[in-house]
Formats: sequence, C-alpha cells, structure tokens
Amino acid sequence: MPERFYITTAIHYVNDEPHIGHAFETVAADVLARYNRLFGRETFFLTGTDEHGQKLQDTAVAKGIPPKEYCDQIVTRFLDVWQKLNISYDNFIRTTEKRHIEVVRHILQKLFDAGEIYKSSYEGWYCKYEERFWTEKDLVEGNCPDCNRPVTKISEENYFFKMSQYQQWLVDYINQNPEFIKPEFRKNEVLGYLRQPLSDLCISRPKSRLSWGIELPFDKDYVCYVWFDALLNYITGPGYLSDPDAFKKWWPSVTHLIGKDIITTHAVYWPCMLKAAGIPVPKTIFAHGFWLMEDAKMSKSRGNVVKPLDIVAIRGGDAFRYFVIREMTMGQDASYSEDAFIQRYNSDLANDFGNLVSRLSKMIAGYTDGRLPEPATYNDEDVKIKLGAQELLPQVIDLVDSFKLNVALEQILQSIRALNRYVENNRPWDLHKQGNTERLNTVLYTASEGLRIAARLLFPVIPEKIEEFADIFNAPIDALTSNEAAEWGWMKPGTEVKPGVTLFPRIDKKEIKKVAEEKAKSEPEGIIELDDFKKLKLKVAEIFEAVKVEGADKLLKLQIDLGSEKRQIIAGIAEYYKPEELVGKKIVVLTNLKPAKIRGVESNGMLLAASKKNQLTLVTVDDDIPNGSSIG
Ligand code: ME8
Repeated sequence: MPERFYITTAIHYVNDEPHIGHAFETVAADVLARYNRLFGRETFFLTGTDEHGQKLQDTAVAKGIPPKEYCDQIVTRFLDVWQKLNISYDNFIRTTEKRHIEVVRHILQKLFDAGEIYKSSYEGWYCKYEERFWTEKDLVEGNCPDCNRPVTKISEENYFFKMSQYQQWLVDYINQNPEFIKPEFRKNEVLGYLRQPLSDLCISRPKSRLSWGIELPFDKDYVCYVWFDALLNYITGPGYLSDPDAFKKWWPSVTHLIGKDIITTHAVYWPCMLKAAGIPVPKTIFAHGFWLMEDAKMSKSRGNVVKPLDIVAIRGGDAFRYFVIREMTMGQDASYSEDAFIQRYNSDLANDFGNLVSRLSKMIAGYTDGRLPEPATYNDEDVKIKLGAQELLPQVIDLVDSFKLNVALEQILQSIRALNRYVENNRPWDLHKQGNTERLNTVLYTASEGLRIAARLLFPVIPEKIEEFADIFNAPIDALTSNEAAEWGWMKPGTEVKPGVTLFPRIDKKEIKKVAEEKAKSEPEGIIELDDFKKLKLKVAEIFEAVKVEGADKLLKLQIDLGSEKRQIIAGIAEYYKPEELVGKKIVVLTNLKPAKIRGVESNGMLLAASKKNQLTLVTVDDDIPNGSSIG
C-alpha cells in the first residue's frame, strides 16, 4: 500500500487580508505537500477560511455589509495571494459552505444524543475578542490573559461539552504517542496546561448576543461556538459525511500545521471532541513559531504588518517562498527584514544556484554542439559529486519528515556550492582551450547532472523557477519530478540545452524602493481602511485657559480638560480667535498624536478646525457632551 500524507493549515479568519504569518503557514504546508508528492506518496492538502464568530460579525457590521457578503469579498483576497504563491491545495474549505454546516450539525446532534452535551447556566468573564470565557482566577490584572483586553461579566444559559472527563485519557494519550504534539517543547507545554483541572467546554452562544454562526440542531436560539465549528473543517474536507471512503483513506494520517498561539484548541479541545464522537485523533499537530517584523510583534496599530504581496512584487512568489522556508526554523520565531530578504535571495538564489545554471548552460552552448556531452571515465572527484548527489534524496526525506525544512534547503544549497567549487577546480574553460574534450565532457556532464538532482529537490520550494530550469535542460517538469528522475544518469547525453537564462536577477535596495513607490502610485490616492481611521483617538475637550505664545503671532497656548486628564496644546488659530473667546468652548482633539515642541512650548494633541482660504472655524460639539467623550 502506498504511503499517504494528509496535511492541513489552520483555517484563516477572514476579518483581514493575509499577512506574512498566514502566508508562511500556507507555503510551509504546500512545501510539505509537494515534497511528499515528489517522494511518491499519495497526498491530500487542505486549507481554507474560518468565517463565523463575533470578530467577523463585528467587522462586517462596522463595514455595513452582511457577514456572508463580507466573507465573499475577503476570501477572494486569500485566493488571490494563494494563487500568486503557487499554493497547490487539493481542497479549499470555507466554514460557511453547506457541506461543512452539515458536518457540524451532525456532530453536535451525535454528541447531544450521546449525553456528551448538556445545558447549564453559567457566569463568567467573557473576552469578546478571543470569543471565550475565563474564570476569575484566569484573569491577569482583570483583563483577558490571552490578549490583555478588558472582559465583561456574563451570566447566561449555554450548552457545554463534557470535556473534563477526557483529561486523564488525553494525558495518557499524549505520553504514549510521541508523534502527536510537535515540537517536543510544545508537548511539554500542553502537558503543563493539563496539570490544572480541565473544565467542560462552552460550545454555544445565544443568538441574542451573536447571530453569525451555525445554529445548534437541538436549540434554534443558539449558534455553535466558533472554535467547535472551525476544528471540524479537518474532517469535512476529506469527506466525513459526503464521501466516507475518501475520509477513511485520509483519516487519521493527518498532520495539522498550526501556529503556536492555537495549540490548546488543537491539542486539547480537538482530541477530546474526536474521542467523544468516536473518531480517531490526528497523527501529528505541529506548532510553528511566529513571524516578527524586525524582531517586533506585528500589529496593525504599530503599522508593521508584512504583506506577502509586497514581497512577491519584488521577485515573484518563489523568492518569497524560498525566503520564508529557509529563514524559519519550524517551531521557533523568525524575523522579517528587507535586508535579510535581499541578503538571502542574492546569496542563495542569485549567486549560488542561478549563476551556476547560467554558467553551465552557457559553457555547454559555447564548448560543445549545444547538447549535453557524453561523460568519459569518472575520476575520484567526479565520483564524489555523484555520491553526494545520490545521498541528497534520503537526507532531504529525513529532514522533511522531521519538519526541518530550513535544514533541508541548506543541505541542497551545500551540494550546489560543492558543484560551484567543482567547476572552479576543474576549469572547463582551460580544458576547452587545451582541447581536452574527454575531460571537458565529463566535467560538464557531472556538474549538470549534479545540478539537476539538486534542482529537482528544490522544486517543492520554488516550483515556478524549477519549471524554467527544466525547460533549459529540455525536460518537461512532470518528467523531472518523476520517481525515475531521482536517479543519477537520468539526463541523457545529447539533450539540447538552452543557454544563458538568468533565473534569479540580483536585487538591490534601490530597486525595492522603486517597486514600493510604484505600488503606492498605483493605489487610489487618499483611500484608507476603516482600521486606519480607528487608530485616531478623537475626544471632546473643554478649553479652560487660553493665552498667546510669546514671540509667535499665530499661536495660542490652550489648557484643555479631557475629563480624566488635563493637557496643554498649541494651536495656530490666533488670527481667527481672541483667547477670551475660547474659554468654555467644547472642541474636538486628536489625543494620540505624538507630543511635540512648537516654538519651544510643549503641545500634547491637536484640535480640529474647518478652514477655507481666510476663514477658520473650530469643530465644536454641544455643551451637554461630557469632556473626554470619544468621537468616531
Ligand atoms: O487562529 N506568524 O485564525 P488566524 C506566523 N481561525 N503565524 C501566524 C502569525 C504570525 N505572525 N499570526 C498568525 C485562527 N499566525 C483560527 C484557526 S483552525 C481550526 C482555526 C497563524 O487567521 C496562526 O497561528 O488568526 C494560525 O495558525 C494561522 O496563522 C491563522 O490565524
């Protein structure tokens, strides 16, 4: 029976477009899927989007469109990015699809009928952002322990899944199955979590509070908790209800590739849910680390979110894929910076690999009849190259199977560097001058065949470029990636070679700047996202003192009352208002502007005013609005 490989990513929330973290996860799953196909294993790759829940409902409401319509819009952005990154998923699942809703309702009913779900009243602290309840002791300084946002006390009737009864079973299972949670330190983290008593899981939300979800089959006043819904995508995808034979084929030989922040839902809730439903648990859950931006956490409020398409615009999808896979030790965090990207691309792809391809193909064109020459007898150095190339495949299989994708790439690049040294040592240009055709032919063949074997193993990471490579050596990509092509000697002497293609033109910093400027020009001017506007903290303030700034005709120094605090701001309004006219006015102030010194005087905020030619009027609000009220 052939070996099988089923890989999933987390399904991504569609409340925003994909960032480098989402893209890394999807590329990494794609690379694993493509390697497994290359190793001759039957493979199924599932990815998709998580479309229910509070965050999504809130975002759609804020944009003024129905949630499903909003999901339809954002999902196209995900699909666009996945297409540009060459993601070869076998199935894309959206949790709003009928096939998934049926599975969720089926499992809920099954667990309800089996007495695994009960109704109870509950009082707890609810974090709207994380969409989950916390107990008093979980809170950190009164806030959500996960995201540090404020929580609200909620008391309501809900449905609960009897998760607590599976605690001991789960601990034993984790201990007995070292393949289940990876890397090892994450396994220990989960076991640490399971040292505390496990609670039952609240799996419903009353429709009065949240309507955007899958209705419980046994109570139409409730929808399903978004995580209970989302996790089930992994069984919907391969056909749990729609195609039981396919499901049996793929399940449970599944690897869930997820980020470190969602390990508890995957390694605790999910196996308990499956156990209760009588479905075997997944083979492996692998938690990768996070992408940081120049060592800092990415966040919208910091404005440092790395968008994959900005990098793709520089040198295409393959350059992005190579960078993220080479740069991240799976399991650890990694950091993006433009310098690191340029450095990695130029040294590995442009210099080591791209240069060798172009030099070799040119030498074959220049020193032979444009065809791959017939090698004569191999000397020790040639044999070493051949053996190195033959050892590469088993090494890469081992590394890929243990999720060491960055090491696998380094191994392949080392073999390419060895080929570069081999060409330098054997100096085909001198052999050509000397008329030593036998040796010249052997060197050119050995270097080309070594390069082809390495390039074949780069296919899962840079598929588009390896297709171009295959074209240079006149091999259709399907042939190059077939099992037979793993063998030394597969490329036959006499094969026509196309010379001089530059697979990876070098990049410099100036060029990146130009690409960014062109992108900025092509975007509609002045359009901002709602989230950009939300960054502005506008508040009502009352002016209680106003004086002129000495030596500055246009400036007034204002003392303002923001309810919870008093501040000083400097405003260029002296030509339009006398200081005494201003006292008592309720104005609108941008409060989170970086403090600045204007003519040596501290200004902490900025007032809003309407202006046209020689006119200026302050933006004011009615007197009965309390100082400090938010605007927006
Ligand atoms: O958690 N670096 O969706 P999501 C690397 N819908 N990975 C990152 C990251 C970063 N900076 N930020 C996020 C959800 N991720 C749920 C999953 S699965 C049944 C439901 C990863 O869109 C994150 O860890 O917030 C997760 O694996 C994935 O991106 C989707 O995150």
